[in-house]
Amino acid sequence: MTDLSAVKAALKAQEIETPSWGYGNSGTRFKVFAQEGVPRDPFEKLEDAAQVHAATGVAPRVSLHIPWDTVDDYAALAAFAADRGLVLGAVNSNTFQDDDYRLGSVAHPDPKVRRKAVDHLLRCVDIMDATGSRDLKLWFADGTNYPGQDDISGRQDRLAEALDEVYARLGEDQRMVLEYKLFEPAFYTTDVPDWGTSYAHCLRLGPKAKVVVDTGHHAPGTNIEFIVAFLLREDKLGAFDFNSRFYADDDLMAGAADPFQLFRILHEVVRNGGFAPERGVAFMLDQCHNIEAKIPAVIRSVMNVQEATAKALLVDSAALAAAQQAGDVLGANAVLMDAYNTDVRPLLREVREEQGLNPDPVAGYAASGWQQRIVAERVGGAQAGWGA
Ligand code: LRH
Ligand code: MN
Repeated sequence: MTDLSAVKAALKAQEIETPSWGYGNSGTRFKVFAQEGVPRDPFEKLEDAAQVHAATGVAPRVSLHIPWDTVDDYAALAAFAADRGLVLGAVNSNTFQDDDYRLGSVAHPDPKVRRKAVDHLLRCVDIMDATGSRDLKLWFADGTNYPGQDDISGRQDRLAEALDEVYARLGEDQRMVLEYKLFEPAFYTTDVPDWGTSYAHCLRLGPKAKVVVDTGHHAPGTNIEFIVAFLLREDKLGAFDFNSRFYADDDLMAGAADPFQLFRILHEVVRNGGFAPERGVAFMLDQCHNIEAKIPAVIRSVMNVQEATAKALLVDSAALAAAQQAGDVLGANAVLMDAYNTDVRPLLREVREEQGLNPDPVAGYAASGWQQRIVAERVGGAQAGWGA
């Protein structure tokens, strides 16, 4: 029988990192719908992130995105975060919004453009020194749109050269986590399109380089939990970007589109010891709330990850292993489905009560009056967004 106090302890110790850009305006190429009360600067984004942590108790970290979160004094931003019970997490580079990057950034044919891109990445490491962040999170939009447009191997050479220079700059306790994505904005080749390409670069680079699994970045039908199990077994899983999708990189709330997939992924995390702090796996959300209220959406997403985690922690691993060893196909599947079909909401309400929180974080946030306050106070100024 699963030890419930151990499950509760693990749930209380969970840390989910929320994305600063999830609190700002976002949309699609068709429209970005502005919302009242949206932050105007990184400080206000942190204030909103603090509300998510206050309501859930498990969201003490916030990812930054540069230049969307540019400030004059990053140490002051880190202090501002600390005063609100938060820690600044991964620093995301951005080499996908400058006119010079039309044909790519670190993989661009022109060495001048590559230099500009690498200098930005090095600047992000300087920022990590100031914020105390461990991870430089690298996602490259780099790729091509038409066969013949550029040399596939040549672009890999350029990418590798850039990664080498940045890897050499990393401090003792710093890492680079390399995110892959099948396509978009490039529609023929993407220079880091899949887990294998990221894994190969990270293996070549060294122990400070690990893979980011963004759950929205795979071809339809991809068994993401296989990738997770494989990377954990190789100690090369650095981080997750949790979100969900029905079609492509929809960036919807984690667990909203496919809660069973999120459970299967977190089952492999539990099975392969991925929650152990020394494994250093970062559990982050990477979402956009194009039409829904942003802070409640992040709270709901954190709850979805908690629920999937609780179910994964309730898997009777001894019974599962016994059925697997016995070749009992239906028996083994039933053990997993029993956990998945367990209503863990009462358990999580109990955990929150024991943490001194409102057992219903969404209701807790609504009762805080924060939403009314920011709508009333955040008038004027430019609302934060992707600046695209
Ligand atoms: C790219 C991505 C990446 C971030 C961006 C906000 O699609 O997943 O992680 O830089 O979204
Ligand atoms: Mn992502």
